[in-house]
Amino acid sequence: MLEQAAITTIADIVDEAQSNGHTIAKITDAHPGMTIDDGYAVQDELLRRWQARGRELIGYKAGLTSRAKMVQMGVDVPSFGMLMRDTCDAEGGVVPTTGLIHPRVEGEIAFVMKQELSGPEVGAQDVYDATDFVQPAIEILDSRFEKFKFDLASVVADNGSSARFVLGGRPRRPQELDLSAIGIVLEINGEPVAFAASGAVLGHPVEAMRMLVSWLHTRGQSLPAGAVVLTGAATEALPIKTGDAICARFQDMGSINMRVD
Ligand code: 0L1
Ligand code: MG
Repeated sequence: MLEQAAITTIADIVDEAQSNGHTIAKITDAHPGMTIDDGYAVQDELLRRWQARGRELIGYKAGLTSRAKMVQMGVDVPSFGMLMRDTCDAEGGVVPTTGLIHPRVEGEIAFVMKQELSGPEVGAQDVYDATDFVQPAIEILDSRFEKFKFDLASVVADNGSSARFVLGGRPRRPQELDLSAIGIVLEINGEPVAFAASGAVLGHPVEAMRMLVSWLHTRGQSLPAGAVVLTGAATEALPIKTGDAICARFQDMGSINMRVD
């Protein structure tokens, strides 16, 4: 584990790059011994600063949830990141990308919680019982690392490439859907460019929820009522540019439209 002084220095670098929209070297170049837990310690330090500036944590994102991405990164658990209220946009509107470096979009299923959830090993039914509704989401990623090239510890420190996210479509009760087989189509400027089934996320997005709650438990935390969780990309992440019209269609869950500014 790195010393707290190193964690503070890394948080300075990431915070500054995120605020000013420029790339930085992989954190592990300067700190080769950095671990994934160090990456989460950087997230903790970032959260302290953001909250001191009045920003509000409203939930979590799971990343690297497809088998292909996990194999590529040599991991068997997703990465987790924080979702801040001021990075959430309404559907149908214009999503600002000014200040982002090389934004990409991906389609995900979001869970919105009505009850707190905690424990080392919650079951799928526990997740369903604590869920208010599920709904479509588009995540806008923006790695602070050149060409989205990073290792796991570095990307965790960069809050899982989080930039913005859009919630929309039709909120549904998870019990009423087969969440392992929701077809998702992502369109850019009217062209269908990515197709996926929701089972691309760990076989079923509820798995990402179970893993998130276990991970929070190891940190002495729980998933609070009201939290929003992005369960991870079912589609690949596609580059976007100013002026693009994005539509994500989710079978039985409605669509999200947004324009990129
Ligand atoms: O949400 C995600 O799956 C992204 C996790 C971080 C890795 C990336 O930027 O692709
Ligand atoms: Mg994502």
